[in-house]
Amino acid sequence: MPNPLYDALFAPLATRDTAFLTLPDSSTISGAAFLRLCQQVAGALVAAGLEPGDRLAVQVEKSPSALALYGGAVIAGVVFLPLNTAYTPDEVAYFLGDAGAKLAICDSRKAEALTPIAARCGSTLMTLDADGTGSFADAMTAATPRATPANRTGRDLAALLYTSGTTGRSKGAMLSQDNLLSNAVVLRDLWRFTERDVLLHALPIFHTHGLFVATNTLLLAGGSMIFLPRPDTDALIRWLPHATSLMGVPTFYTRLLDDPRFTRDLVAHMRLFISGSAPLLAETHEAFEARTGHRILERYGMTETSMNTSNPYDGERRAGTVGFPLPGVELKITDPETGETLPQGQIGVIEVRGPNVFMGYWQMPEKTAAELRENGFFITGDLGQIDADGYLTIVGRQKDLIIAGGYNIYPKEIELELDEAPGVRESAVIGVPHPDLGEGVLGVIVPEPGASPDTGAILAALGQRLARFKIPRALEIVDELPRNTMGKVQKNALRDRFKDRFKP
Ligand code: MCA
Ligand code: AMP
Repeated sequence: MPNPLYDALFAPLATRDTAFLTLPDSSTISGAAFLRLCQQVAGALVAAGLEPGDRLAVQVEKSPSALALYGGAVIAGVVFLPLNTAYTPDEVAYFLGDAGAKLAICDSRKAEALTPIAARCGSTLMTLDADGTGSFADAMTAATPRATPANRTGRDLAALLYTSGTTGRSKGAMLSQDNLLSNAVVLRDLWRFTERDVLLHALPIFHTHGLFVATNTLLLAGGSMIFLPRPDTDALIRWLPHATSLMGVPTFYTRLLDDPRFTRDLVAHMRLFISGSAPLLAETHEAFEARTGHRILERYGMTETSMNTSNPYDGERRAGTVGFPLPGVELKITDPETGETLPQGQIGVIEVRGPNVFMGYWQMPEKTAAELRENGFFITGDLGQIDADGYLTIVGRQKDLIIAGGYNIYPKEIELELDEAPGVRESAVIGVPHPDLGEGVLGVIVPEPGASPDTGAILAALGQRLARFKIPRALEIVDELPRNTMGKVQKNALRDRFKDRFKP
């Protein structure tokens, strides 16, 4: 039965007895063994009563079994919904409820907190730990492996990935099999991935970057991955000599450059370094080339669209730009007010259309209509400019968004919490330059008259509710927030005032 994503990415593993994954202890998992793991997952999903189109929510540490959950979901035709391991139970509750997840799989140490939440959302809860144990692992052993993939078309949903929203509520981006597969085909060809490639994989696997850009592309190319649980610089340096390529967020590259062991000799054999998810500073690009002789290839994408643009493989990889639209992707710069296409060279909103563009937000027709035009163009909310040679530069964001270490953080979500804190009249959350993460989250609060808010207690309370990466690295107390004549908080003025807050 057809299942395009399975047929292209997973079926070829059946005859592969060479390594697909190399683990930190140097052990390997062959392609065929990984496929068997995926088939066991699929068997357990079917045994748990999941049918094609049902949602599987997953919040587990990175491991081969965790990756096999994705493969098993594809085989079973189940919609894969990966969640950041940093999310608190409160945050997970929203995703389970909104997606109507039939099954949720979490690490055993989170099971106690998630049990009542899953029950409330009508989801069955099972566990899977990074060492491959847990109630779902037991179910995998007990079930009959499912080798025949569920019948799916390219238009069927493969994944539901949540992105935060400027108004606080996260939106589930519906990604079809075709969305994922078309992007993998383009990236394999453009970046020249082949079966000889060994990708050093140190990204999390709950986002597009580590899950689809990295894994799908390598699966399609027939390559292998050194699969590290964390982006630890020591481990990167230990494993780089065994890799041909690395995909990372800019923090990977700045951390490597800070380490004297990261030398030209260490990476002389490497074929490709790719960066994305957050802006790579031109100075990092240049320092990297000076140190290693390699020019990092920067690309640009989003959860809703997977990858949109890339610097060229052969031509000039231009620092500070994200290159050209990918083959099959149309890109235009429009006027934010009128939606009209702007002349080349002008700054406007980046809009994209192509087989990579998602099918809309899960059960949010209004939000879908506001961002995905009827003619198929998706309004990214990023501001860009195309130079005379066709290179796109991202010059800013229309959306109020902070990107720290490649994670998106929506200030509104944190402001809503801060505004409720004792002694706080109002707040503004901004991103300011951070030497390690690119941007660091800074909270600015105005106290109630006569109050002296306890910033330590406020941050501790926030930590109970929001993932740690969203928690401001510091809180500043001010008498009032700068506002324009319309009464809108001028975040630019705040960003300027506190721009050196995280300077070393
Ligand atoms: C960890 N912390 C962070 C972040 N990561 N704080 C802000 N932003 C972050 N990104 C906090 C932890 O909560 C902890 O706080 C402290 O920093 C140290 O955490 P640790 O786990 O040691 O950090 P790390 O393992 O060194 O990770 C930093 C990292 C990581 C390498 C930047 O966040 C990372 O791998 N980022 C990649 C994210 C990614 O894949 N993004 C793609 C999404 P405390 O000390 O208080 O406990 S975007 C996407 O998919 C689109 C489509 C695209 O274009 O790619
Ligand atoms: P996400 O919602 O996590 O998929 O994040 C997508 C956002 O990350 C985009 O809308 C951009 O703002 C940003 N982004 C991704 N790649 C780059 C890049 N190379 N340079 C600048 N911003 C990027």
